[in-house]
Amino acid sequence: MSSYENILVETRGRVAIITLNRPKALNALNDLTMREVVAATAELDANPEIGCFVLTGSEKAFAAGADIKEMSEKSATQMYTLDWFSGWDQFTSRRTPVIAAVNGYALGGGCELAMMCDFILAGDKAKFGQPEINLGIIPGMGGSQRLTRAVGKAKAMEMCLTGRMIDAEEAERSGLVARIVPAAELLDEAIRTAELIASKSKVAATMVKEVVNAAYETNLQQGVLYERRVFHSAFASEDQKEGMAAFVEKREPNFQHR
Ligand code: CO8
Repeated sequence: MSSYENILVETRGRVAIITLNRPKALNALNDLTMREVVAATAELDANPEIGCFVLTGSEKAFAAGADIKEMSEKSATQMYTLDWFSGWDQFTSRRTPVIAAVNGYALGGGCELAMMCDFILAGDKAKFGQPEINLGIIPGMGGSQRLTRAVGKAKAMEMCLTGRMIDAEEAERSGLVARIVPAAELLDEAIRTAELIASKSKVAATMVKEVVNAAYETNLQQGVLYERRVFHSAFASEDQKEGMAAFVEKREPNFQHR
């Protein structure tokens, strides 16, 4: 695994832990951090021995947004020609499941990055917000779209218009996070959850990710049909044979992830 400046990457068995590590800037997401997360996850995604990622930050901040200092002097033309931050699209196309383990602030691009993951586990002191309006801008890494799908129009509109932060309780109540865990236990719990996911068939886990994500992009009829077709194709995998044989034989399955 390559070495990086703004992130730490560790593998534990079938789980990869990617930690945003710019403590002096509360993990603000600059261009280099994006490129490092994109590169590290590309390498890990291609590794069949890895079954789940955990993306996390520090106790104080998952990420306090895109790097305001780096962006502040950019012109619209520079943003456009560089297609600023479009690299994050590559992160969202990873096929390995990704859990965001969020302690502390997940603001602006930080909240948007957490929402790009497959689900969020929140520490009980986590805070989520889209405060871009305070800077005279708007969310630009998908926040207006993913937040609206996650929490509905009323709360997304209120959060983006006022910049109000919500705490972990409100985030769970609104459907933004899957579960709240005491802050000190968050990373261990995220890793345990990732180990559980990684112990399943990676073929089936990849399919789950694909069909649940399709629910965002298709109508119900097309989505149900798509799910059925992918379900049918699951029967082409060795893991389907093994999983069902193990059930019938009353033993634990031994998935080979193919
Ligand atoms: N960018 C750059 N530096 C940051 C950021 C940031 N987003 N957030 C914090 N920092 C830096 C601070 O400048 C400070 O540095 P220094 O010590 O050199 O002054 C250091 O981190 C510590 O921060 P604070 O002293 O402010 O810490 P506090 O505990 O007092 O406050 C807060 C914590 C409330 C999180 C506060 O830092 C804050 O409000 N941060 C900014 C939050 C914000 O506005 N985020 C949205 C940014 S815009 C964005 O994300 C747009 C995404 C879309 C981009 C799409 C491009 C196409």
